Amino acid sequence: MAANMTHDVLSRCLMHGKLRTGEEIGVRADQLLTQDGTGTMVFLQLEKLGTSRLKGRFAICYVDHNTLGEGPENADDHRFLRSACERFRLHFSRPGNGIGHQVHLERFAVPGQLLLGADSHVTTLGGLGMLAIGTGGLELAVAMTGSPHYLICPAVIRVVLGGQLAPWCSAKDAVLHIIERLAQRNCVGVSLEYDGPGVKNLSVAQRATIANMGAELGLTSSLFPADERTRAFLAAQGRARDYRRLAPKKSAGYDDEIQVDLSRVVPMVALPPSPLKAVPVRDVAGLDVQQVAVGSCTNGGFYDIARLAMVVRKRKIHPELSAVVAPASRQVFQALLTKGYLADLSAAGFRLAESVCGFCIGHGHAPASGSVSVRTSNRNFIGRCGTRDARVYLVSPETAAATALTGKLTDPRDLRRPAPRVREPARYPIDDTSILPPTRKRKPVELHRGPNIVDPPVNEPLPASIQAEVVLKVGDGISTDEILPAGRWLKYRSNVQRYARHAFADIAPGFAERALENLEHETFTVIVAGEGYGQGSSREHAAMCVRLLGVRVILAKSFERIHLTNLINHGIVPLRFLDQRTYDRIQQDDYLELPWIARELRKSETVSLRNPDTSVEYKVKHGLTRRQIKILLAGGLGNYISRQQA
Ligand code: MIC
Ligand code: SF4
Repeated sequence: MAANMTHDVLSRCLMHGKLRTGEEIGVRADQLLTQDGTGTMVFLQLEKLGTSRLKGRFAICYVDHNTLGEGPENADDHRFLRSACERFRLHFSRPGNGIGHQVHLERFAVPGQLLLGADSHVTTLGGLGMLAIGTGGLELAVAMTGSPHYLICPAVIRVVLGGQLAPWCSAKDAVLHIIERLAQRNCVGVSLEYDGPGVKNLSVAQRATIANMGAELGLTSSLFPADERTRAFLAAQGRARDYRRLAPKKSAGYDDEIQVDLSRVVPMVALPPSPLKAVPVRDVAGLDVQQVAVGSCTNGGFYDIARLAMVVRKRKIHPELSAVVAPASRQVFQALLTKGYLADLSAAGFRLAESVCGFCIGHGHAPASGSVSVRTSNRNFIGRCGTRDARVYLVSPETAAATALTGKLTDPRDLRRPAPRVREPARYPIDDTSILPPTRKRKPVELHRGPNIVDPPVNEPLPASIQAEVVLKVGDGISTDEILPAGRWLKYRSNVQRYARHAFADIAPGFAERALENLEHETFTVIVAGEGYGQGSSREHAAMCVRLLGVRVILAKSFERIHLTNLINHGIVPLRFLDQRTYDRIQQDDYLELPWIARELRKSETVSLRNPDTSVEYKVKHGLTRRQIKILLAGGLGNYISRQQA
């Protein structure tokens, strides 16, 4: 059996290990990407790793998350990032130039190459045939030094697409349909590869939307072939030379296969509070809506916003509703401007927002308390929009348009009008002046630090035994948005010590204070969780801040991929329940002893726990690789690397 496309790309980049599903491999990526929200930590950690500059690979930092500029912190971060890009020799995409994934799709993604990015939605680039994998910041910094990037070689599911999307149905509906089908399956360690006659019926932008939300399933990657449509897209970007055909071999092997008939896809919505709760719009149509927000790296492209504009053209949005649109990049903004679409949207009553993440991460445009917001973005976890008790519904731009007109969640087919037809420009407006390449400075560049930019904490090695209190017990699907909210605290991304105060602020206020109190009494903190702990964002702060508060162990039924690695890299031991009974028996406020944790990690598959008050003993498993155990014993990846260097 021949390798599938995913394994083909990985095998070309392989530095360590054997390319076998489920085994740990080390790879060298062709391109590296970070953004401002994760990037300040990437560079602070890179500085510690002692690297002088990146050599021979394309690397870029986008400023797209931290852009509101309420106080000097955001602008200080931008100045710091620019100096870091100069020092380590990366490209720098200025604030307002666009959301990284969109700009990368337009200007830099290359079919058949491997990209590593400190953001979970780099998977978007799979729409152009680039294998793109999200990582934590420290891991990206390590990859920047030239060391291999380690990951578990994914199992690959072939998604055979047939048919064509019906009028009013879109790529967002298709991916929500796929999510609905796969939501019950554990997709950690799994990649999707798209194939079949339906692929040619999707544009690169539509493929990118589908690849984008693969991140919500926790997939390692989502990959489309690169074909004539890819070639046309690259030509329209003035990048025809970057085109390489990418197609699976006839005899390619897969771990599983599913069939998706695009013509049967209907308008879909993900209900709060999880993108995995996808249902047809008609199941919940008629719900009163107070806000509509269109944009983000999922649905902020030219096609998406042009379709929105055509639906609302010469009409007005519902008077009781507020609507905002944020084109995903400056290029999209200009293309829409030239064709008059932004004028249509403004005339209809839409607020025009910057080409940044903005509302998608609760950085501006937070909805009213207890209200309903209908958005085209990809995540709707509790508090992510900036309002704890708002309910966010995720839809396509077409459904958002129909909803904006009626004030109620509306299936766009019920507008009873012909669906708009949009043609992508044959040539996009290309202007790379907001992407600054590193200049050839001879002297070393100083990192420009503002007062809110603080060195990350240094961790101690894992003690031989641990005494801890269960300060928090949660259920399934806790996301990194719930662990460390972004929104109005996003500006503390460069200051782990300050940011840590907001750990679990939306779902367990007072967590940080209690954990710190424990530390004063030399007691660590344990968190107990259900399935899929740490889904969503790649932000390593969800590990770093929690570690700083004294969390040394997390017991969960299962962990999401990127967060699991972040925990390990920052010295928190992820342990898994062997059965439901143990999860049920361990309660919040219990004290737990792990008397032989360091020895057991080295020598055994299981770890012992004991409740000193009841004398009840439990066993849990770790499921970690030898390398991961060594990192944990050292107290984290930074310590592990310095030991190796010593
Ligand atoms: C997200 O969509 O959750 C984010 C914000 O882009 C994150 C990165 C971050 O938290 O900085 C992600 O997807 O990794
Ligand atoms: Fe930005 Fe939202 Fe995309 Fe994350 S998902 S990169 S916050 S637009």
